[in-house]
Amino acid sequence: MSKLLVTGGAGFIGSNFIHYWLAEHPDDEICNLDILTYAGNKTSLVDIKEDPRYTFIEGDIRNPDVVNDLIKDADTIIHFAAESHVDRSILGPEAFIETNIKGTYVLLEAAREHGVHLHHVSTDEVFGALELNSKEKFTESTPYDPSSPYSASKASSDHLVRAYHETFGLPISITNCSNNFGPYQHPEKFVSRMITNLIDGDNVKIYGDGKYVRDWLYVRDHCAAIDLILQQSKVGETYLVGGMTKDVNNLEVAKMLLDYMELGEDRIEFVTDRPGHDRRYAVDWSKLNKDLGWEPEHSFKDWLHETVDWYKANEAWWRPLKEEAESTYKKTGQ
Ligand code: NAD
Ligand code: TDX
Repeated sequence: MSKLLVTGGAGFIGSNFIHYWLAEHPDDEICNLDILTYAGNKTSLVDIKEDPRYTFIEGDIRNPDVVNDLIKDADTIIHFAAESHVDRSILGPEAFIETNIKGTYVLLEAAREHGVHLHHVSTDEVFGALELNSKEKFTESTPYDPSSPYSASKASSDHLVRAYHETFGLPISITNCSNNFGPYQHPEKFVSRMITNLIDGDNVKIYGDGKYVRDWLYVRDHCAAIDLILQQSKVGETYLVGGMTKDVNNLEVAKMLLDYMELGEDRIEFVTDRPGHDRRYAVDWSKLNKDLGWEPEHSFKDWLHETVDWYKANEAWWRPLKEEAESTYKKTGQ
């Protein structure tokens, strides 16, 4: 039996991870430390509220007392907690510096004190942008070149995690994954915003020319990758995790959704572009495949459709979040 400390487990990927982990590892226990920002949602975990294997602690990863107290009972930390939205980092970078950099530092200090393995969940955005129409993909050795306050703060946290391994011998692992999609994603993000806008009779909002390329990873495939790394990887490794075999741009993703939802292309609306918008991401996940045999099991098109069905069936989950998300976009003109 293992005891996991999950940070940010009330967010999108963290809540999917907790559901995944308790199903796959029925003898394990999870403590979820989450401060419940606008992005944290206890209703994503309401089904396991009474599960004796699960504990929720409302608290801040920047608070050393809280963190030290919880880490002493943990075998492993899975660190998801972050400010995660690029557009919000443009409106107000400070929270990103505070949570993503300082919060990670506090966790690292406590992990070092108690000798606990820390798995750091990071992003492919730390590598910056690739050229459109090139064959190039990010690998584990691509130099860091972040563009937004969000990705710069995540890059800083990655460097700190590696430094604690190199300098203090802290057992760590890092994943840099691409854009996740699936259930329980806040309606501020591209896929979840488009689906909920369309359900509401609104348009999909496409930034700039829409020819921006992202690599899409179904959230369950991401959880399975972290599981495999925790079980089988050497300590100190970094792995990229991604989903796509060929480029699909944002406009094409929008058209796939409209097609499945039987709506016309007149529902596409072009809006102000994001400043510093990275043109293309593409992820080479062959190291994870070669070392540990991981590959994504969920195809983009089929699981985009499943995700539409989930949002249609779970309006009670996203409805309370929608108004605040759209009011934030009013400030950016998007
Ligand atoms: P999210 O925004 O949905 O959730 C973040 C969670 O962290 C929320 O529950 C929030 O309440 C919590 N949190 C924020 N500040 C905190 C603090 N100071 N103390 C404790 N908890 C705090 O994020 P997500 O999309 O689930 O992303 C999880 C992680 O994965 C992040 O580190 C993000 O950078 C990374 N990531 C996300 C994606 C993606 O596509 N969503 C892709 C690559 C990497
Ligand atoms: O309404 C929109 N219209 C639009 O064209 C929104 C919300 C986004 N976009 C574009 C911007 C990006 O090219 O869609 C693409 C995806 O945008 P986001 O969902 O904001 O994701 P991104 O900026 O790529 O970052 C996401 O993936 C990497 C997560 O938010 C990060 O946490 C993660 O690290």
